Amino acid sequence: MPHEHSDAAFTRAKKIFPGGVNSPARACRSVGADPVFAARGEGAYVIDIDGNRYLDYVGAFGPMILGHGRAEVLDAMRAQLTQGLSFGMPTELESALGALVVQSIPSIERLRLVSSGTEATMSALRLARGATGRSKIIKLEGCYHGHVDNLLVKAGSGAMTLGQPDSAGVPSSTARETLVCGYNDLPAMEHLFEAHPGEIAAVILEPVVGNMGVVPPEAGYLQGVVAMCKKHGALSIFDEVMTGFRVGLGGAQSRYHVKPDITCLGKIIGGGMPIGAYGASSELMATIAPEGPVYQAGTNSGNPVSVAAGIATLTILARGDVYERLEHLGKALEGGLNEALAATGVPGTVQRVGSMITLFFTEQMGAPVRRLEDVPASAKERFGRFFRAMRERGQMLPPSQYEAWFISNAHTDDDIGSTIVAARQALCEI
Ligand code: KE4
Repeated sequence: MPHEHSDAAFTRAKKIFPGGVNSPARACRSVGADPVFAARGEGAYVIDIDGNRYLDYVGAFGPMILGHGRAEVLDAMRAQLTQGLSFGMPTELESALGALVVQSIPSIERLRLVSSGTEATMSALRLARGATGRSKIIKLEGCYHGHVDNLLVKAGSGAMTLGQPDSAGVPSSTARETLVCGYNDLPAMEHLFEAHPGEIAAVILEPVVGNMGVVPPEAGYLQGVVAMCKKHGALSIFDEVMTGFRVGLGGAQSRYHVKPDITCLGKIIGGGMPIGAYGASSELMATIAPEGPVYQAGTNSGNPVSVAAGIATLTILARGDVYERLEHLGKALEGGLNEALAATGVPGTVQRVGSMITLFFTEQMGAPVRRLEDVPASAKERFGRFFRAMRERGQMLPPSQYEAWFISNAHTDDDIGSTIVAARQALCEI
């Protein structure tokens, strides 16, 4: 595929932005490629500035569950544009979106809208610390919650020790407040609570991990985390920025019948526009200013155009047939990828929850990925070759082994079939 225009655009962008991008996830460094520049989206497809057309499994890393250019979403935004973009005053639109969230997400009685998932998780941490008077947080290796200082932390040597910064600029004094242990490992979490009695304000986790690639919770894990938090006087925070309205109308917490204390949302609830949210019981949310002592604010919080796009999106999702269709498409893709692995003899593991799916380049066929250490070091390079072979075949995957692929409601059975054919060829090639 020709990339001249993208290459020139990338050269120019690098003079303006670090890495030529406004988010490192788009830079394609981990897959040994240069990014292509998007020109426009059409349903399940994106077209780059060289005119190449790709079936899109990035979907803006989750928001585009209805595909690009869904008419009802654009119409809702157009209607709002003529009324005003932003006021610094409350609007009834915000209450309409908030009501849709409250009626869908079991743990949320009241919420606050913000402008990104990072703002949502950052605020949820402050809420938990304000409500409990404690300062330590437990996060899980491989979970990503946005670029919050407290959460850019990786496990110290041995997953039981105090966190170490995972980014320059995060002071060790901050990282020390974050404890890290492995996902799907309740005993490891229990150890942390026992080692720090009365100090831990909250556990934050992705109830289905999308940022390791797709890693589902093992049976009873989420219930175990919530119970452990209750036992130790800590709060459980489900980061459903990715899974909220993705793995079902009620998010992962409804799919797995478990209720956290606090839930973070983003991505889909903005329909492709900037948004985030965090919510909890009505009582817990009374801790938030101006009702309570935990301060949190934002110029663009509840932005009317973002909210209009979110309302249109959630209204369509609430009709229910979308999730059935996404499950059908996800099942077909999962089966086809497994057949391609078997037919080509390339070892790998496919893991899926609803319309979130990842092909892991494990070293034994079907070896389960339960936590970060289950992804072999060799996977990064092998996924990189697969990514490049697929992109050349018009299949746009998220540019990292550690991301989820997203199927949209605009994908068709034929689209899924084209991906399976391309995957088989790409696996042979690599
Ligand atoms: P944002 O601040 O990027 O809106 O949300 C942060 C965030 C929080 N929680 C979860 C579970 C998330 O997945 C994210 C952001 N996801 C990444 C991709 N896995 C966004 C892509 C990017 O950083 O450009």
